[in-house]
Amino acid sequence: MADAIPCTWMRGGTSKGAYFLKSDLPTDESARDALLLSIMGSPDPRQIDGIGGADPLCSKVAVVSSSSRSDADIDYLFLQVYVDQPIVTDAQNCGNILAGVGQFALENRLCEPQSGETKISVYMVNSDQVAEVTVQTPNGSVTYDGDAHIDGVPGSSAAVLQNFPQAAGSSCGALLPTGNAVDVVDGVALTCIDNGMPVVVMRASDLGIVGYESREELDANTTLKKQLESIRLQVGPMMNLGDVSEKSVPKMTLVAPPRNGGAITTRTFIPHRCHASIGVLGAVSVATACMLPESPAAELAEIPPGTEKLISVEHPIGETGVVMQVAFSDGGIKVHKAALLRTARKLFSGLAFPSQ
Ligand code: NQM
Repeated sequence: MADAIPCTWMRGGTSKGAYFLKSDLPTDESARDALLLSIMGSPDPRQIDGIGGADPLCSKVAVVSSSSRSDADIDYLFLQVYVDQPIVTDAQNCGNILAGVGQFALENRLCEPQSGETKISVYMVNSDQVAEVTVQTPNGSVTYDGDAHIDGVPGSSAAVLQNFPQAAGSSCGALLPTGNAVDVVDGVALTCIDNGMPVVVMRASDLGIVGYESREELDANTTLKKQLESIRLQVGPMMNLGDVSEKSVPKMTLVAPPRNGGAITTRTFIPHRCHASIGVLGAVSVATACMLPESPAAELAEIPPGTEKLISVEHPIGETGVVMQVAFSDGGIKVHKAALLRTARKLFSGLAFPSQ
């Protein structure tokens, strides 16, 4: 049997994943990826021989280390382990898995807890950007218990506050990587945007759905999935992402008018399965698209007044609120603040046993 690896299994936001110290993993990337595929049980639709949850939202990995940067306390590399293909990709960030990184770092003594709450600057290796994460540390100890609730997770847990002051162009190099607020591909008007996550935002009605369908119904809609994949493969190079056939970005978000008092309703493909809710940075990107007057999202969105806005992004199991501050100048939009509430919980800590 190959060597067992220390591993912590955590819920981060509405996702689950394996958290590792970088120092516990092979330095060679192909050896690391082979190890992670084995630990998660991929490729296999059921991940039966591993710890992965047979869903892209539960087949995620965080690699954490202390940072040598002056503007960060820790480094966080996110890896998406495909469920049914032998692919491990670092082409995207993940704000949900980020929700557990602060507690993991504190428990592994990569940074020092303060009394009350602890603010941690996290260098997101995937996008070369820094996020601020604030975790609850009463009496200088990590706690997972608290009163904060997020849709998609039963009960309540300790609040994790996330702020992304510099998320624009995370993977594509620019907020609007095609240079336009609206493009047309296969006859569909869309906004290609990257405010932390590369996302293609389209009106649901332009793809022949209403936009309020369930995840299961949309996952069964093979015609829709073919249309989305055709668009996705064409916009990949337009978004500076190159050939995206083996990448988990861009995400494909279909929008419709809000139904529950929010700003917009979403159904997001990540990119081949429908998301149970919406990703954190995915929500930030969609919220930003809603504020671009020319975007197909803007005409459907109900944006609250004021300079600091709470944009409630509705999704199949509730909503994700994003607090945003933007400024318009020279015909462009500049994002000054994008902040969210998340929670996380440590589920298991021990050794993971890869196969030979
Ligand atoms: O957009 C799923 C998730 C995500 C990503 C995905 C995420 C984010 O919900 O920041 O959190 O889009 O693949 O974990």
